[in-house]
Amino acid sequence: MDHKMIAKQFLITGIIMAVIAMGLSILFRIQLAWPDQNFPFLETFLGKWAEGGRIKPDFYLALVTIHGTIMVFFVLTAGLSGTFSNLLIPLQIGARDMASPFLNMLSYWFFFMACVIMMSSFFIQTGPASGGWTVYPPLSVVAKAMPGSGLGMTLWLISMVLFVASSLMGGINYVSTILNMRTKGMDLWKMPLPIWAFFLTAILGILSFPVLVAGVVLMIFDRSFGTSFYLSDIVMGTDILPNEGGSPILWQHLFWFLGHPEVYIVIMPALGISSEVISVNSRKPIFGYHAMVYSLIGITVLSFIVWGHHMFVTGMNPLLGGVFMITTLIIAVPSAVKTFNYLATLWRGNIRFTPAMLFAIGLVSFFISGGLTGIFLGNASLDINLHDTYFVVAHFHLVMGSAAIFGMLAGVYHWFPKMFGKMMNAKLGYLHFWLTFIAAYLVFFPLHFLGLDGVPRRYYAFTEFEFMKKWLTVNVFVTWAAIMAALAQVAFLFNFFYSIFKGKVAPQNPWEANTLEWTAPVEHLHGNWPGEIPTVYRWPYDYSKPGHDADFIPQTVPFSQTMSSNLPHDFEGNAEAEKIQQDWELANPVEENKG
Ligand code: HEM
Ligand SMILES: [Cu+2]
Repeated sequence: MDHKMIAKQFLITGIIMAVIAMGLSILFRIQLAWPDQNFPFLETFLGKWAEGGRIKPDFYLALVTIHGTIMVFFVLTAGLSGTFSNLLIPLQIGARDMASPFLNMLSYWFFFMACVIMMSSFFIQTGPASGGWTVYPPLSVVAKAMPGSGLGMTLWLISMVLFVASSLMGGINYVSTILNMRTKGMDLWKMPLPIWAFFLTAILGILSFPVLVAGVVLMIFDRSFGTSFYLSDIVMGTDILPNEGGSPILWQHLFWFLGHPEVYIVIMPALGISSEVISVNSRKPIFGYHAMVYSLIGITVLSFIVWGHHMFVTGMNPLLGGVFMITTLIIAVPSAVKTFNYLATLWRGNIRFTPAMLFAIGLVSFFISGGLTGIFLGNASLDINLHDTYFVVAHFHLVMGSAAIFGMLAGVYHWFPKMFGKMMNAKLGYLHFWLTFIAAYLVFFPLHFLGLDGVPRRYYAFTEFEFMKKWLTVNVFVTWAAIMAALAQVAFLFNFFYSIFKGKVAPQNPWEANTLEWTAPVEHLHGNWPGEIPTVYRWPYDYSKPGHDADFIPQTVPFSQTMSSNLPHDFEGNAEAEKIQQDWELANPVEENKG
C-alpha cells in the first residue's frame, strides 16, 4: 500500500500496455502500407482475423479502436498520472503517504481490472470493440451492426467504468493529500510545478470523468434494455430499427465533455514534469513560476468550455460554433505562455544534457509543432474540411501523443534513481532519445499532407480511390518509420529492466536537485523519512543563485544560512524572513557584480 510501490505498479502496467498498443499500431500500419499483400505471419498471430495473411476490415477497425483507447486512457492517463502523482505527491510535499493508502491501492487494482477486461476482448468470438476510441453510436449501440459492436463493446464499456472509478479514487486522494498533508513551510507557492500539475489534473478528472460514466450508463441501457437515448431512425439493410427519439449527438456532447479535458489530463502532468526537469538541468530558476501556475489554472478552466470544437461538423448553429471557436483559440494563450517560459528557462542555461533533459526538450518541440496545427483545427471553417482526415491524426499524435509520451519518458529517466535506487545507462538513453525523436517526426509529419489532400482516417485501404493512390509510397515510408520507433523502444526496455537489477547504485541526489524527494533515503522505507519530515523554507527553483558557492540550494536550507544568495523573491510577505534579510544586509554591505 506504500505510494512508491503503487507508483511502480502503475508504471510497469503502463509500460506493458504501451508495448501492446504500439504493437497494434504496427499491425494496422502494415495494412495501410501494403494493402494488397499477404503476410503469412499475420495469420499465425491473429488466426481468423487475418485469414490468408491479410487483416480483415472489421478487425482493422478494432485495432485502431483498442490502440487509441489503450494509449489515451491506460498509458497516458493511468500510466502517466498514476505513476508520477503517486510517486511524487507525498515525496515532494513532504508527506509520509497518501491521504488514504487503501483507496490508493484500490485505485491501482481497478485500473488493472480495466486493462484485463479490455484485453480479454481479443480472446472472444466476436473480437474487441470497433467504432473508434470515441465509440460513437450507432456502431457502439446496435449490437448487430458489426462484430465489434457485440460483446467486445460491452467489455469496452465495463472496462471504462472501472477505469473511471480508478481515476476518481486516485484523483480524490491526490487532491486531499495535496491540500491537507503538506509539510511545515510548504505553502502552495512553494510547491514544485509537477505537484501543481498533478493537482489541477486531478481536479479536471474528478469533474469530467463522471460525465463519461453517465454517458456510458445510458449507452448500456440502450444496448441492453431497449431504451433509445442515442438512436433514432436507423435503417440496416432492409431492417428498420424501432428506436425513436434519441440522438447520437447527445453521446458526442457527453463524450467530449470528458474527451476534451482528457487531452489536458494527458498533457498537464507531462508539462509539470518537464518544468521540473528543464529547470534542474538548466541550472536556472524556472522562468515565470507564477505564470506557469496561472497558465495551468487557465487551461484547466478553459478546457471545460471547448468540447464543441470536436463537433463542428454535427451541424451545430454557427453562432454556437463561433463560441466554441473563440474559447478554443483562447487556450492558445496559456499554452504559449508555457512554451515561452520553457524557452526562457533554457535560454543561457548551464544545460546538462541528461536523457531526461533531452526528452523534456523533445516535449517542448512536439508541443510547439503539434500545437500550431491546433490553431488550424480550432477554426470551424478550416476544421470542416480537415475533420476526420489524417491532418487530425497528425495533430493530436504530435501534441498529445508524442509530447505526453516524451514527458513520461523524461519522468522515468529523471526519477528512476528515486524509484529503484539505481541509475539508468545514459548512453542507451541517448540512443533511445534520438531514434524515438526522429522516428516520431517521420511518422507524424507526413500525415499532415495526407490530411490536407483529404485522405480520411480509419479507412482500411486507400487503393479504391484514384486520388489517394499517390499517397501509397508515403504510407510505406510512415510504416517503416513506425517500425523504427518501435525498435527504438527496445533500447529503453532493455535499459529499464536491466538497470533495475544490475544498474549502478544511485547516489542520494544524482541530479543536484532542490526538491524534497531527494532528501529521503535511497533505500525505500515506509513513511519516506526515517526521523522527522523535513521542513521547507524556500521555493524549489533556487539554482545558480549569485554569490552562493553550490549552484543549488535545497528547499530544506533555511534562509539565514545562505543569505548571500537569497533574492527578494523569497521574502515577499514573510515578516520573519524579511527581518533576517534586513539584519543581514546591515552586516554585509552589497558588493557589485559578485559571482
Ligand atoms: C509509434 C507510435 C504510434 C503510431 C505508429 C500510431 C499510429 C496511428 C495511426 C496511423 C492511427 C490512425 C489509424 C486510422 O485512423 O486509420 C492511429 C490512431 C490513433 N492513435 Fe496512434 N500511433 C502511435 C502512438 C500513439 C500514441 C502515443 C497515442 C496517444 C495519444 C495514440 C493515440 C491514437 C488514437 C487516439 C487513435 C485513434 C484515431 C482515431 O480515432 O481515428 N497513438 N495511431
Ligand atoms: Cu478538444
